[in-house]
Amino acid sequence: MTKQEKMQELRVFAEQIRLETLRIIGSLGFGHVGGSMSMVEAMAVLYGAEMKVDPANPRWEGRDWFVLSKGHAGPVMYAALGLKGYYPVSDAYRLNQAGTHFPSHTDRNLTAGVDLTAGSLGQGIGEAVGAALGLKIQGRDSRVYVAVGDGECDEGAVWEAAQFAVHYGLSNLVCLVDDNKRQLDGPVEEVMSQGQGIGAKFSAFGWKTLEVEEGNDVEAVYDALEQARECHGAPTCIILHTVKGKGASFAEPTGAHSSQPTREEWKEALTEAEARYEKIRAQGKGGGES
Ligand SMILES: Cc1ncc(C[n+]2csc(CCOP(=O)(O)OP(=O)(O)O)c2C)c(N)n1
Repeated sequence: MTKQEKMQELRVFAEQIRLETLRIIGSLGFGHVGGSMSMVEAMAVLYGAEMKVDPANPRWEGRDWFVLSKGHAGPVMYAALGLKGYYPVSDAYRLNQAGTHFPSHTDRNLTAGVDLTAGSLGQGIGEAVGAALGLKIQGRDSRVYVAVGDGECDEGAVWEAAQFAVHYGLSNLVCLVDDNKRQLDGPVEEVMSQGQGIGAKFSAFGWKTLEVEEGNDVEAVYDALEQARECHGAPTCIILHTVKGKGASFAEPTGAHSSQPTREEWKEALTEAEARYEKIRAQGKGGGES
């Protein structure tokens, strides 16, 4: 398969993840649409190309690990895992309901494919660092990926973990920062200014840091992850400049953190997502507009 064909496949996967994420949150009627939508392309590249996993054996010892430290974006992970084959994706249409295997925040004891539990911001990156160190001690070639939010980087625990990862030379660790410029209470810069930027901070701690200006473009994410594989002796941080609510008509214009749209707004957003998915699929078959 050529790189161009692979990118087309990933673009289709991304739009399918976006559509299913909306369906999953729509099954409850409200939830973290904003921070799920901004993560779509990262999830598509991780599960569609980058990571070594076995959906038939989620706890396979040779796998790569993924920790969604911004655990409130659980739905986008459930969509990716379902489409990857860990379970029928429609199983996740019971988001946060009684007895569900799909809580709004990720839980390793409930959902196949969730490696570590998260939801308390700042904790997941520490878990990922621990997993990376454990795998390194075991002499495995598995890699660990962790996604943190830009607002989450206000948590001091993130920087403790960052320091630790450098001290132990965890080059098997990649931290993806979903830099969508907004957190729960509004713009990150207003809630807690980031000074010279989150990337500058990771660099100061000794991480190799890459900035991806188009964090919602699969090829840009793919290329950055390729580059991360060239980094030896230190962990890599990839700052993904993304759009909160990307592709959800009721959330993208405001960058809302949590949304409870009307029935009509859901319908409109789902119709748009279905159309985008069909269009990109048709392009792959040579039948779409250029
Ligand atoms: C320790 C902790 N404090 C507060 C919260 C509540 N909370 C959930 S999401 C969120 C905002 C996170 O912003 P960001 O990391 O930028 O996430 P994104 O915008 O990508 O969704 C907050 C404050 C939490 N989950 N954990």
